[in-house]
Amino acid sequence: MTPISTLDVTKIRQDFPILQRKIHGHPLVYLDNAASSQKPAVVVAAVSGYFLNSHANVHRGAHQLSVEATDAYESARAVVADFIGGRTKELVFTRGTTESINLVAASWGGANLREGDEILLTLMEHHSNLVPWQLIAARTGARLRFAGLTADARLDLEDLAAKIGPRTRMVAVTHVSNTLGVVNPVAEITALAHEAGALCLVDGAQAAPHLDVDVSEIGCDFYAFSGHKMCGPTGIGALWGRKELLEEMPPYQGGGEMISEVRLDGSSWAAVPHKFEAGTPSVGDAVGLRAAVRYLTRLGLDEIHQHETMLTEYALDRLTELDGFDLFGPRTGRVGVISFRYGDIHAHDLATILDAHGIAIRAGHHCNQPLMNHLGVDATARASVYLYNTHEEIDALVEGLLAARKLFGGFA
Ligand code: 7TS
Repeated sequence: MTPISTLDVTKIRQDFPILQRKIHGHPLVYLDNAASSQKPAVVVAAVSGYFLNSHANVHRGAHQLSVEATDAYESARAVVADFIGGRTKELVFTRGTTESINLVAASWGGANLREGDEILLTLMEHHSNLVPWQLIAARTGARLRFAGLTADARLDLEDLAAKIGPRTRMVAVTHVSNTLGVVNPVAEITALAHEAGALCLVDGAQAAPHLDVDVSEIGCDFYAFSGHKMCGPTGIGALWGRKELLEEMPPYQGGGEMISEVRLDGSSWAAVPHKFEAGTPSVGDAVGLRAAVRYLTRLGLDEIHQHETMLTEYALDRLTELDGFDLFGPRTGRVGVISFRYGDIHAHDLATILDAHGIAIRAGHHCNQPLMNHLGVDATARASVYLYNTHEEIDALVEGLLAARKLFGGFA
């Protein structure tokens, strides 16, 4: 049954000034949320309020502004940790998912991987959850393996289970695919990894903005996500990790903030999470992310998910009726990331034509080149929804596709 949305989307849209914009004379229809979401005014106000009233460097000064900045930064850590069900001391601020995964690959991987060890990934990983592992595999002699997909483009759990063995040290998997929209059973995958004595890292970039994530329910060892996809600023994200693991891991970068004592002949490290936050952090962005998390929490992640599910069902109903529309990925067990082919119009042409109608979608490989090879395409068109999207915007997408088809004089 299609769920009923309880979100007041008309009101929510007023929180996002950019949604009032016209693009090429048309109202903006923003359907590129999997790449980055738009920002509510409260997030922008939180960042500017911080810089206009409370900015100083953190953890350093005894003066009032430094205390205020430190309080704001550390309060942001607590709010963001709580958002995913983690403890404050286990939450490392990073630039985003990419940096979070690089941190684990370089620090944990550098200290623990040996020749012949295996890192198990999947065919649907974003390059951010692939290239860092390639780098550390090349340095350590570890080997990458890949779980495949089923015929309907879900993760093949049997294949994944079969590829976990005594040499597996890490299973790193995306919670939600940024191309296929499928939601992976990360708790089950974590349990499989743990049974074999391996760790599990979950790439939550496409999940944390849309699902009620609880790392203690998942049971994973690391969870990575980005602020800019969940109404927060760019340049801030987080790595949550189990404390005992973070404590054992060597620093990722060296510098100020991450030490307890520095001598000429060596140094000792600050306690986690500070050990992993060398240099002046992005305090304003952390404050913005705190505002974003509070905004999403106030609306309710379950309510947001319900709205998106309803919109996705509507979109798939309408789109799959179109002659020549071909969906990548399954119809069910997915979120509102809709990758498709439309007749013989190349994805890039489609995105350009839709842009002329004010409709923002993405075309390309979505940093999923191995997945594109598996699907036998070089690119897909991708529309992705978020809390502020409406049925009318889905209708506009359908109209835009029909207009593109007309422009191309039908399909071959
Ligand atoms: N992992 C997944 C599953 C992603 O979708 C992305 C970004 C990342 C990692 C990297 O996140 P970042 O914030 O560190 O860049 N995905 C996309 C996308 O699908 N289109 O643009 C960025």
